[in-house]
Amino acid sequence: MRAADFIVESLKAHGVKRVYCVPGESYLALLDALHESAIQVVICRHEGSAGFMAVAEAKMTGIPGVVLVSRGPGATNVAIAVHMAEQDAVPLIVIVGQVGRDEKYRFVFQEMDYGAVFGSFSKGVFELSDATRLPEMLPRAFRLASEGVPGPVILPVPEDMLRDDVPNPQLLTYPLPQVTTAPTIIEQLREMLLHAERPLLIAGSRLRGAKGAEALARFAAAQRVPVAVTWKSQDVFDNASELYAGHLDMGTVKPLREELAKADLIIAAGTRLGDFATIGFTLPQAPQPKQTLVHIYPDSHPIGRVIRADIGIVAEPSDVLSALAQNARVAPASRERWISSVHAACAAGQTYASRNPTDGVDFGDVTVALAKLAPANAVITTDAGNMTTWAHRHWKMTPKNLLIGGVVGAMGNGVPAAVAASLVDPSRMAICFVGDGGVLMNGNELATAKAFGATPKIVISDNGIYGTIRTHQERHYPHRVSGTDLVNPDFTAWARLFGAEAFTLKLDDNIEAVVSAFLAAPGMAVLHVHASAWSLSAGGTLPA
Ligand SMILES: Cc1ncc(C[n+]2csc(CCOP(=O)(O)OP(=O)(O)O)c2C)c(N)n1
Repeated sequence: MRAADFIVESLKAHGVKRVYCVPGESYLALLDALHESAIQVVICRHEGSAGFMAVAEAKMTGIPGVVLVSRGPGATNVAIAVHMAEQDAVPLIVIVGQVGRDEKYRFVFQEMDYGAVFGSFSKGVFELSDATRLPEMLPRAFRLASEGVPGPVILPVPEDMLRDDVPNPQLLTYPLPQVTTAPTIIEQLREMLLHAERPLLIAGSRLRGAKGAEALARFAAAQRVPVAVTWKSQDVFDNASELYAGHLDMGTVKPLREELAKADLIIAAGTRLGDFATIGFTLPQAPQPKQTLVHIYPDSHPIGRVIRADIGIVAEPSDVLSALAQNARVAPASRERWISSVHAACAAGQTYASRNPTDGVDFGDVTVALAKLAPANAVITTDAGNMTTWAHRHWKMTPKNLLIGGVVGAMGNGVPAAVAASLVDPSRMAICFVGDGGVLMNGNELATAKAFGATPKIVISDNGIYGTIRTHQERHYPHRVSGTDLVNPDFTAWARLFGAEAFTLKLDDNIEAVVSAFLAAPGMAVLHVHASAWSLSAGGTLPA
């Protein structure tokens, strides 16, 4: 079998339904092999977007996302998504064209050393220079991307190798190693929970999906434990529950932070306990927490790496939580007081009041209207920026939703992620939050949406500034605006040029009426919000 055909067959065997690409002359044989394949080839307008789409697909399905890019410039363009896959712990396979083996090391057109380029922010770089070893190397790449802390694996393919013969085209997949927990540890945790007065569960992205979210909900209800969710993992637990203890990020409000810090037992499940998830390594505190810490993750590397755990458990957190949901014993009476004080602190932070700005629409009002009117199973994608802060505080998400953000904080993710979400599951509405900065980074993927029949709903906060950076700037260098002002095109007209139905929201318009019409649009739609810059973020106004 031709190597290119074998690669396509192997992708199919690993459950890949779609690949995202910008074509390159360096992997024409692979495009040829995809010609009559059942795998959909989504042709994108920038490799960064193609990578973001593949990451979004992996977040939705749990199967590694696949992106195909050309050598040199194509490879450097996709780097932003490789970095995202690493920081967000998402399995990603990047197939990169490589110069022919006969020309290697001559510094020829677009030649690069991909091991050196991607070595520091990927799980592995396997240059597939020998077609006879493809049956071994492709399953290894999928295994490496998925096992432990998932992440990106880079596969450079020399263009001449793609035309070689695979003499023994055995299609294999690797089973992932099982990680299980000894029953004695479960019993020990049950005892700890029974005696804890103020336990707190910190739930991370590993609990995303039906299995994890159900185990978490059953655990919290049976053991009567409040659940805080990590940065961008708001969809793993019902935000309206009396047991919801808020979203942990740098903007978590002080009264809630102070309340959560009173916990006497923290169980961190499915999170790597990074800086945002721990509010800057304060909860639990690095290097030595003030509480007893139990850390559960299916890989030992994040456990105790920065924050010392009393008990580290290498296991699938959903399995441990399911086990703990059974035979739960009645919690101490003081537990209910803890639940209500955490709930009160969390609910206070979720209360929304419009600031009634005069320089544009309060983007908080728009977010609250979207949360009220959107379908209960909406997929929500976020770009990086202040415009997401209202959704984190005031959109009461549930596990019926799916939040595709990026803990890496990469601008440009929102639009491509919404396009991919709409392609992966057209029955669900994909709503994207993006600023006037981020939308012109990768918003051109509306052309891809149009071409492939995706119907994302894009909400643009047009406040004329790189708002997040202005926030930091005003704090550190007040009244010295430098590098953060924007002059924008008319986004309503821009959206229409891509074939989107466009809606405009200006000061004094009826927000709910316009949001309803926007959500009711049958196809791809853009809501252009002339947003207030004064109402800078959910955290405060620009002068404040
Ligand atoms: C690719 C990339 N470049 C730069 C940054 C730094 N950065 C973070 S937020 C931000 C401003 C975002 O502005 P905008 O999209 O207008 O959203 P706003 O914060 O105003 O809501 C910038 C420049 C980043 N996170 N990612």
